[in-house]
Amino acid sequence: MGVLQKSKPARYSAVGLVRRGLRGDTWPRVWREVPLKKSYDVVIIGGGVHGLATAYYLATNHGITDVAVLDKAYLGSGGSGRNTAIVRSNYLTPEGVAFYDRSLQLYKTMAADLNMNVMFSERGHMTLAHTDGALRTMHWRAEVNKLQNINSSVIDPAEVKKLAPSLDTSSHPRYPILGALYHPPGGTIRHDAVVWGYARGADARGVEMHQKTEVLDITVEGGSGPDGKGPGGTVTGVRTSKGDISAPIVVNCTAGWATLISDMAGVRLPISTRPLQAAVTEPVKVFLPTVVVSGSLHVYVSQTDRGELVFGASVDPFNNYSVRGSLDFTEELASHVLELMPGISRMRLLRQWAGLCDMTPDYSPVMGFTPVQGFLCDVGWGTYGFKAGPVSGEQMAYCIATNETPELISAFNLSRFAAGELVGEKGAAAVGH
Ligand code: PYC
Repeated sequence: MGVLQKSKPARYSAVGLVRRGLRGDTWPRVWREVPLKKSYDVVIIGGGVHGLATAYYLATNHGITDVAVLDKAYLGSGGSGRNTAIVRSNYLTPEGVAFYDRSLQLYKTMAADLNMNVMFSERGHMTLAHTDGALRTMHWRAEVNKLQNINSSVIDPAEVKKLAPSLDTSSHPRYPILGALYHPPGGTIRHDAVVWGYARGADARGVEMHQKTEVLDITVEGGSGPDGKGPGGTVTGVRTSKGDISAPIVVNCTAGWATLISDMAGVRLPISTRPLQAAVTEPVKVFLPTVVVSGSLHVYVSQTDRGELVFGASVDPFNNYSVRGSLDFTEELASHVLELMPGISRMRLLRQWAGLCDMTPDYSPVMGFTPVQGFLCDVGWGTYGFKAGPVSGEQMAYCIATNETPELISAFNLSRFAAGELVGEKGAAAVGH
């Protein structure tokens, strides 16, 4: 594939689109493919939503364009292409609520900002409560949310039924629906369009994206470890499968491999990696107008515009780097979904897959500076990384450009684990992990 001109978002009329199709024209590349240079001002490891958003905001908000985004596979091939595309801001801690709300704001204006149809659908988000304990947590979240002006409230089973008539709200099921936390601003957005939009926007401003470029090592000088890495050291660059690069700033924006990449710089992270499985059905007429989550039943579901039901579960109960589906998951998913929606028993699952989730002890991320100067992290995204992509990119770009930690992410620093200042979000993670 050759180098193509800088991508300027093309605009076609409907007739123009049909003409192109009939002529069999090839489409212009969305981002350039250029040779890797020997040095950059900033190297970002991980070409998912987080890495690309960081590059985009570095260029757009701060004019920093000598940036390379490296991915060992293709852009969006990790968690960004494997998630269930849910967005929301109804978290439990004030820090979490403010942070995810900023992301939702950025998602709302993204189609116009990136000139890309990202199919943002503000269809509402409902978290069911099947026990008194769960209902209590919903009330707690609703109060925290309201204090920060987030539209979120507890509704009763009759209102649940009105919003999602296919749910079994009778008193007979094993897991009766006692109420729900309803969050109208939540919804879904097309995840790969978000990746492509950020990549195209960053490319148009001069950022380089390098796919199939694996980071093999991170070079650090003056650290306290036996190899000169680790706390007190300064990052000098990265070794890649396509050659060495020198850079004063290296950012770890990976998911699944966050600990392995950070280890290369001598920075230990309190993260364990678990697969999370998801599945999609055949398309049927649209009947589920909102996102439905059940913590107790470990399941969440939304219906795409095409009519498929997209399901996700909680993380598998063991550490693993496999992204294959399992029969156990399918059986459990089917039985739990049918508890909620007995009417869909004849729908067929078409496909299942898994993504890797980097779990921290408090279910909040690790963001910002590390004990190695010039090495920054935006990791530990558990099952909630996609919805945080825009705000993470914006805030990480600010960190890099100003050498200061912005207020919005100050609670998510790595040192909180040693200081005992955890940001406990487990009660608002989508499903009971
Ligand atoms: O936190 O909303 C969430 C979520 C959705 C899918 C996985 N996690």
